[in-house]
Amino acid sequence: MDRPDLKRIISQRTMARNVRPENDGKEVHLLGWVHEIRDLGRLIFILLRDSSGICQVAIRKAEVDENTKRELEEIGLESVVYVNGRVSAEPKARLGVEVKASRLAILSRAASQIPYDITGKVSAGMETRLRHRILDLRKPENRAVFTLASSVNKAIRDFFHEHGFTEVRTSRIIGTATEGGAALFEVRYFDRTAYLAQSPQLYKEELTTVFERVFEMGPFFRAEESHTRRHISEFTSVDIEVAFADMDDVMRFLEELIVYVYRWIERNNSEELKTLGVRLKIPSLPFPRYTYEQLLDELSGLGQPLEWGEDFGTPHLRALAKKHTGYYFITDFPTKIKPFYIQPRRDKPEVSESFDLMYQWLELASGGTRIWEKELLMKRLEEQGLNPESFKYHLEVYDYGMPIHAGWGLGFERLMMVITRRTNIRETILFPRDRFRLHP
Ligand code: AMO
Repeated sequence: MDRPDLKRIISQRTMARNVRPENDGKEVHLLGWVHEIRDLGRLIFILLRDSSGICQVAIRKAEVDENTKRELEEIGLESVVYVNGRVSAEPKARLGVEVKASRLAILSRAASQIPYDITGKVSAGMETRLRHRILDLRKPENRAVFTLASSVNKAIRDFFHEHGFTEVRTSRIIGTATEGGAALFEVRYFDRTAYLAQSPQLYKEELTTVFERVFEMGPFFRAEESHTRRHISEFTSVDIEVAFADMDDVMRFLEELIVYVYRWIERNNSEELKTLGVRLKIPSLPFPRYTYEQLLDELSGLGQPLEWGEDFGTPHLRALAKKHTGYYFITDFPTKIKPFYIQPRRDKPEVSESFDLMYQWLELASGGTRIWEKELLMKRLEEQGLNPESFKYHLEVYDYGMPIHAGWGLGFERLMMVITRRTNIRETILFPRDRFRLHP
C-alpha cells in the first residue's frame, strides 16, 4: 500500500471499540494487530486488536479480491493489517457485532513464530513475561494496568494543582546520598564520582523556601540488593514537601489524595477496571492511625514480639495485615530508625514525628515533620555517623530562613499494585530494573 493511500486510511480510521451494533451497516477502515485467527476454510475470523480494544473481522473468501486472498495465505499473529469492510450487528457473535471485510492488506508482517501467547491461552511465568515485555504489554489486561497508571498520574497532578502545589523536577545526578549510603548507584561524572538520586529529599525541602508547596513525580534509583516482589532498582516516587506544616497536615494530603485517585478512576476508567477484574472499594476517611508502640503491643499479642527500637520485618507486617486489611498509618517511629532529617518529638526525642502509610503488609509511603533548625540537623547527621561537611550545600540553606515543613514520598508502582491487585511490582512498571534485570 503506498503512502498517500495509507494517509487517507489513517484519516478515516475507525477504532476497534467503535465497532458496535448500533453502527450496523457503516463502512469502516481498521488498522491494528492480528490477535487471533480462526480459519474455517471458506470463512476466516480474525480478532483485530488496537489500542482501544478488540473487534471481530469475518472474511468470506468468495467475497474478497485476489490480493486479499493472497494476503490471507500469509497472515500470521501480531502482523499489522488494514481491514476495509462494513459493521454488521451479529447477535450470535461473541461481541454482538463484527466487521464483514471486503479487503485486507498486511502492512507489517510479524515473524511466523511469536515466542509468547498474547491471547492468554497458555499462561506464562514472570520470567517469560518480562523477557518478552513488549508482547506481554499487548495483552489487554497488562495494557490496562498502564492505561490506568496514566490516568492515576493525571489525577495526582490535578489534586496537587487544586491544592496550590508547584510541580518541580530536581536533579537525578547528585553528589551526596540522601537516604543512606548502602543503596546508591555510582556514576562516572567526568573526573568525579556522582550518584543517582534515591529521592528528591533535600532539594524538595530546600524548595519549600521558594514555592512553599512542591510536588515531584519521577524516577529514583536504589541499588537494592534484596530481590523481592516489592523492590525495584528504578521506581517512581511521588513526593511532596509543604512549608508551615507538620506531619498531621501532610498525612491528610496523603489520605485525601488516595481517595481522590480512587474516585477519579472510578469515574474515568471503568473499562480498564473491568478488564482487570477489579471492583474498586473507595476507602473511607480518615485512615486509621496507630502508633509504633500500639503495634508493638499488638504484635506481642500475635506471638510476633518486637523489641522497642527495631524496625518491622516482613513477618511482623504480615501478622499485622491479618487485622489491618486496608490503608492505615503507622506513626511515631523510634528516631533512631528514621533518616536524619526527621524531627524528633520535643517532649520525647527518642520518638520521631514520622509516619508510614501501609496497605495491609505493604509500605506505600513514608514521611514526617522535618528538622528546620540547623544545629539540630547537624547533631542528627553526626548521630547517624554522617559527615556534615558532605551536606554543606544543604546546611547553608538553613542560614537563609527555613520554615517549619513536612512531607512524604509515595511509591507509585506500589500504589498501582494495590489498585490493580497485582502481587509483583514488576507488573506495574513497564520495564522493570532489578538486581538481575537490565534488559529488555
Ligand atoms: P522511603 O525510602 O521510605 O522514603 O521511600 C518512599 C516510598 O518509596 C517507595 N520505594 C520503593 N518502591 C519500589 N522499589 C524500591 N526499591 C523502593 N524504595 C522506596 C516505597 C516507599 O514507601 N525521602 C523519603 C520520603 C519522605 O520522607 O518524604 C523516602 O525516600 O513505597
